[in-house]
Amino acid sequence: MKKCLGLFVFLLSIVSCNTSKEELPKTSSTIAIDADDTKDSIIYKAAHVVPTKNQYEALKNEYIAFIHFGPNTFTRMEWGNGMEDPKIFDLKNLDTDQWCKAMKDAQMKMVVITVKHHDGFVLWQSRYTKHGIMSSGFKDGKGDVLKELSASCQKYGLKLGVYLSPADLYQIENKEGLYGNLSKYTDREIPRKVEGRPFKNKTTFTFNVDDYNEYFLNQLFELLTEYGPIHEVWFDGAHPKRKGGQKYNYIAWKKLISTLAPEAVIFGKQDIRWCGNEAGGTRDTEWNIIPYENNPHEMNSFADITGKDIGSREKLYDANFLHYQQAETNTSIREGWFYRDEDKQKVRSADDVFDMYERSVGGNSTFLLNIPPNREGKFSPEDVRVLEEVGERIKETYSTNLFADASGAEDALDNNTTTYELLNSDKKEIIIETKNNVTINRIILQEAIDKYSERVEKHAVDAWVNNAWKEIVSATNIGYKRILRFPEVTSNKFRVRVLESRLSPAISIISAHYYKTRPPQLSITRNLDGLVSFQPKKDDFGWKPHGEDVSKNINSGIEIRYTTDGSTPTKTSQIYKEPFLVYSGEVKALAFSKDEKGSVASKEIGILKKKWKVLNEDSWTSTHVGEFAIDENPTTFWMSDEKGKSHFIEIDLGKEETLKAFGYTPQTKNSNGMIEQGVIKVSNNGKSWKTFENFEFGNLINDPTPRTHYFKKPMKTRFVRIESKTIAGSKKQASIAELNFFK
Ligand code: FUL
Repeated sequence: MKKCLGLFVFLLSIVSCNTSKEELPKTSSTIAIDADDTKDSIIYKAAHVVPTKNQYEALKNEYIAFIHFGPNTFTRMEWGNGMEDPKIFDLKNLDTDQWCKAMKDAQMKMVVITVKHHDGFVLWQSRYTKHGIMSSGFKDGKGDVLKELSASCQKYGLKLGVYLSPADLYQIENKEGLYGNLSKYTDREIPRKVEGRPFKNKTTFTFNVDDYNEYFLNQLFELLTEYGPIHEVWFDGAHPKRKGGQKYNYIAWKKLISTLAPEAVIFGKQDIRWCGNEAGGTRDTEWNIIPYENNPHEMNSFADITGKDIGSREKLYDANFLHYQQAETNTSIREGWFYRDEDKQKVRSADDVFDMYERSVGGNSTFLLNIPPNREGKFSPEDVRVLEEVGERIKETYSTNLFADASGAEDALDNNTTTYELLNSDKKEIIIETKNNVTINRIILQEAIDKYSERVEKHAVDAWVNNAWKEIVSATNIGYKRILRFPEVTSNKFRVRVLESRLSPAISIISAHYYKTRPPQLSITRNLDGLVSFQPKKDDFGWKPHGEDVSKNINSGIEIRYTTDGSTPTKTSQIYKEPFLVYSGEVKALAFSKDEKGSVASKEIGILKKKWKVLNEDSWTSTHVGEFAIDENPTTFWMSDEKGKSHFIEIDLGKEETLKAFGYTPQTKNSNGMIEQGVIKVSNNGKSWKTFENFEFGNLINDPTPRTHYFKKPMKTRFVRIESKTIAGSKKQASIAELNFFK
């Protein structure tokens, strides 16, 4: 540290080299890189980037809820089109108390609701549009979903946030719509006065904006002044459609938000970033100090950050600004963001949700889990059950600290994030001793990021076993929080080693826990010969929930039982020994240990593809031929060329089948070729085709999960043709990773 005095004299206005507890380092949430900065001085600066007070408070929420509710709940679509009749929002009952109780039981701290999704329909009594609940039958047009939710939040002690979609299809599609109407930029007073509906809050603003930005600001004014304190404003970057080169005057929005909701963090802009996927995945190394080309406080638009490495030293060296911007890991408890139905829309298991909780909260991120209310205005029973169970697991695992009586690092063991152990080049490890032996399989580490930034780059934990140190787990960064998961170990002596860091890290929390190991989650696959097999579930992020390779468990005391008739497997169901043939239908499997059972894995298996043939396709690129759409391998795919308005593929199913649905798995190598709208055609001879039904899938680019289209009436045919009409993101090629037809 002494060396830095000479090296970084020029930095003294921003930072101080004195890292004693009495004199804290000078920090900021954004630090500019200067032309003469060296690699070392850039890292020095990075080690002084800290969250703002609001960001830090938001991190402390850890686990928060998302609510997607609106016309889509009633039309069963993922994306609306803005032309929905408000009357379809046929809400008879609304029970926001039930939502809040379930969220509280789940241990969540805040809820963010879609007060306006991309369709433009508003869930509150806005003065500035009629396209919303005021035109629905809900409480004779007098209802206000946000008002009810805000009251329930107060009752249950939850914070409230609002999702207000900048994309607005109603304002795009209707004749008088304001979005992209090419109106002039003039000085406008916000809020605009509306006869008979004065505001209690008398603050006013003048912004130089166009019609749509004025509309947006007026609505923000209502949301931030009439529904109690708002703690997060969520700006979605997704756009089903754009018009008229509409720009967003975010700098004005930000001014209004920081004035009216001073405690709020802003998602999708400088405060909080999207984690980069909608599947609940957190990076193994989730840095929140992010390199920027421009000053994030002066930017109007923010690009999605989706790369694997977003904040390593190498990335920071290219920056013009270093900026604290934390991740939010978002996903839905059900397939899709909106409620569709009870039987066809899968609900994630408690195993799955708890696993994502540990990875995200314990991976320097915030977990934002969506629970879409149903058409009764309630959370469905299965969703509530999962929320409760996850809440129980969080309590059971994390409310008991097995290092509570430990000694060796008082300021990290005191369960108080404001005190910390400051490491340095002489002291790079912390040894902890407990009074008695403890058996643990989880350790929580936290850094005092509010004062010392996120500095640890690599660390490991050892246990004293058989008179020697044995490494039990290692990981990369820590930041706000790292949950380390490992096979259980019993000892009374542990050692935390910092292996690499950006200057001296401050460890504020070390705690130890025990998670009761459950039988593994399972995944179900079927090969081209129709053989179905079960494996411990692996996802893109690797599945080692207990820090060990669970596939070994399959032969060690775990029994898998399954059914093919849709019923839930029991201890007396068929036992799984080897892959078995399934022509089509629903397969369910469960892993049992001696006294526990895992969660149900289920998969609707499409008809066997062994005899299918690709008859024709309009084109293909490179090696992406039609056969790859029917090879039971979602990593290979058919990809058409760019020529022509629509693309097609024709399949011979080998024999006539009566089918209830078709399944589309998009390719995930990049976001090209996702068929948003298309038509299914049938034929008697594989030559002349007639339309059977149109289909539509929304939000494919951000959520490229397999989709199912249920036919209005059974489709009886041997020959099928899938024809694209529109491709997501206005792309020109069509692609299919896997096609399925369900009986
Ligand atoms: C996406 C949207 O398009 C989805 O509908 C959903 O709201 C999700 C949270 O963000 O970008």
